[in-house]
Amino acid sequence: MSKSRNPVFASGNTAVITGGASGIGLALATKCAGYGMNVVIADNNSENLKGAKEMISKSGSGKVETAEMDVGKVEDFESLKAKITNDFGGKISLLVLNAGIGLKSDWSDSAYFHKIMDVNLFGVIHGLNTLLPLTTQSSTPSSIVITGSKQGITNPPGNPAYNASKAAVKTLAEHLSYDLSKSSPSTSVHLLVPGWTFTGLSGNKPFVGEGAEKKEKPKGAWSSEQVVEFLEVKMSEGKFYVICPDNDVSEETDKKRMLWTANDAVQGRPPLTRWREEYKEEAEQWMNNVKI
Ligand SMILES: NC(=O)c1ccc[n+]([C@@H]2O[C@H](COP(=O)([O-])OP(=O)(O)OC[C@H]3O[C@@H](n4cnc5c(N)ncnc54)[C@H](O)[C@@H]3O)[C@@H](O)[C@H]2O)c1
Ligand SMILES: *[C@@H]1O[C@H](CO)[C@@H](O)[C@H](O)[C@H]1NC(C)=O
Ligand SMILES: CC(=O)N[C@H]1CO[C@H](CO)[C@@H](O)[C@@H]1O
Repeated sequence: MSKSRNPVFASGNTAVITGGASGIGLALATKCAGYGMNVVIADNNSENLKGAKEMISKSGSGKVETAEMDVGKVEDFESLKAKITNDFGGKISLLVLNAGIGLKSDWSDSAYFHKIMDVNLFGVIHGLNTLLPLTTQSSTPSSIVITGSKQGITNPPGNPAYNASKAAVKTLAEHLSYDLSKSSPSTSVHLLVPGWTFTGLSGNKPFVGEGAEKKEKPKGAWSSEQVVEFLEVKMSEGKFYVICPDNDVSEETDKKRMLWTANDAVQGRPPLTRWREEYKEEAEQWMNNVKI
């Protein structure tokens, strides 16, 4: 069994991970189990939950439990809370609110906005409303990871509901970090911002049947395991913002993109200028020349 220098990833501790049956959540669950942690995987995909439980039980010595639930329903989180209280001593050392969907539609479709907000935003809010006391009650170190997106920071065109949900999640995580720094200083909060990652969202099914074709990871994308490695390093360094690069986009490029976006407001430009024809060239030149 491997050991981490981060006391949260310690044998016997319990991790609760929403969206843990695929992609980034599954990679993190596997890592936690490898450290001997108990892992509770919450997801609404029953087939993947079964596969995840089987696979993760092999990677560690801790307990592995699954909870089939919809993060959009607060009552499902109440049941999860009861399970953790009964089966895991009511203590969470690592709470990961990560479930997310990336559906697309247009301005006329109110149901699309509701669906994305229910999962990506309320999935985080409900998780905090119910499970925060189990995560902050003890004075031993604990961590909360919330999965955002670059789309909630630099706001590219194409999916307003998704971007808005991730911008809201970023704001919530920032407040949580500030509030807990006073009320529960042993709990750290981290905003995980994956870059382009090859996961279920991009057709990488975690448990394909034998003989079924497995999709190749595109060159530019990171694997979920790379994201989780990066997260672990940044958590150990005590960083709140965990902004992952990928094979196409460097950390420096992300910084320049964030600055350019903030400058839309500072300099009185219209929003989303990086993608507007009349600003595209200026944005590109600025990013080629600016020193950060
Ligand atoms: N893949 C990327 O490039 C990328 C980039 C930025 C952010 N993200 C974010 O990373 C997080 C993890 O996504 P992923 O890329 O690993 O995708 P994924 O599809 O592999 O994993 C997401 C998991 O969430 C679960 N889920 C969806 N709706 C749910 C619900 N209502 N209740 C319970 N579980 C539900 C899915 O079943 C799935 O197992 C998401 O929040 C996503 O927005 C991903
Ligand atoms: C999980 O919930 C999401 C969001 O409501 C939905 O799009 C998806 O189809 C659900 N998955 C399953 C397996 O029911
Ligand atoms: C998750 C999601 O919907 N991502 C999309 C957001 O918008 C960008 C830009 O249009 C698309 O490339 C992504 O696929």
